[in-house]
Amino acid sequence: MKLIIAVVQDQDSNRLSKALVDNNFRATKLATTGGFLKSGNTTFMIGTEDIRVDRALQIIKENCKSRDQLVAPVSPMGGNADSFVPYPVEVEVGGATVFVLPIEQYMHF
Ligand code: 2BA
Ligand code: 2BA
Repeated sequence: MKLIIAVVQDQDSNRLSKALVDNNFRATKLATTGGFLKSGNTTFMIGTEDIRVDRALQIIKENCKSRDQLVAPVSPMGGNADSFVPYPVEVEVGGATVFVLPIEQYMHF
């Protein structure tokens, strides 16, 4: 068994959820926040058999688009001066950031 952890953009999460269910994958969705943009994203935890990992990765790839996002300058007033960016910066947010971890034990009580 492997645990796939995939951080995806909120805009893609419903489509990905549906595609996973349609392909008989079990998953859990968590509402998460990107450390850099400090905006919401969605993290999927997908526990699956080793032989189905490639299919799951393919589904993730097919359903998540990369997009350019503008990081607006934010006044340090009331915020954290350390992270102050004085001009807008465009960053490419990837379709998905994926980690595949071995599962030592998988239990279902
Ligand atoms: P849900 O995905 O909302 O699933 C709720 C229940 O619906 C499941 O209970 C199961 O009985 C059924 N179900 C889910 N996906 C199915 C599918 N593809 N085909 C047939 N029946 C399906 P549980 O198995 O006790 O799971 C409870 C919750 O635990 C799940 O909520 C999900 O959030 C998480 N989960 C279970 N297996 C997982 C896995 N392999 N990877 C990640 N999360 C898992
Ligand atoms: P955020 O941390 O909000 O990052 C959004 C995008 O900003 C990143 O897209 C990247 O293009 C850019 N970025 C992030 N950190 C940067 C830095 N220190 N310097 C310059 N640009 C930076 P992605 O790389 O596609 O990442 C999308 C989201 O995936 C991230 O949201 C984060 O939540 C997660 N992620 C990415 N790499 C990760 C890692 N190694 N560990 C855990 N989570 C990760």
